[in-house]
Amino acid sequence: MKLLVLNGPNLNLLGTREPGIYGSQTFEDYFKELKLKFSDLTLSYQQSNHEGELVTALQQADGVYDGVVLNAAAYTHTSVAIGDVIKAVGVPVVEVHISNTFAREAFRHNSYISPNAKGVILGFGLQSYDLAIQSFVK
Ligand code: CA2
Repeated sequence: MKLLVLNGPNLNLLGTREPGIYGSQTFEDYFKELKLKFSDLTLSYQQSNHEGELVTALQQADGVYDGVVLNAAAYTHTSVAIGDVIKAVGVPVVEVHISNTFAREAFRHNSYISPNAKGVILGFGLQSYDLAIQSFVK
């Protein structure tokens, strides 16, 4: 099974700032752990700070990957374009968040991703990604 882990803006800063909310591990280090744990899967990782690049990555994932684990970060709460492409493509997308967005500011309670996602996992720190990958493994 081939899965794409796709991260949005500022998640390249993980492990360097705001450890109280987002932890102290870089995503690259965590991704190495995921690859070891799920060594029977083919896991790929992309990150972009640009909305259009995330849209393109989701278009290109269709027909190539069996699923996408998507943390669209702040674009979760603003991007009609990302919501639309998830609806348009066939590849199933599981939305993840490190923090519990419902325990934070009201503007983080809306998601343009959730209505078109296969499911949503949030609030478990980096473990949210692990749980999302597990959700694809029957
Ligand atoms: O909890 C999540 O995973 C979020 O998607 C993270 C986004 C935030 O806008 C969403 O509401 C919830 C922010 C990502 C920023 O990541 C940083 C990491 C380290 C330092 C600063 C920002």
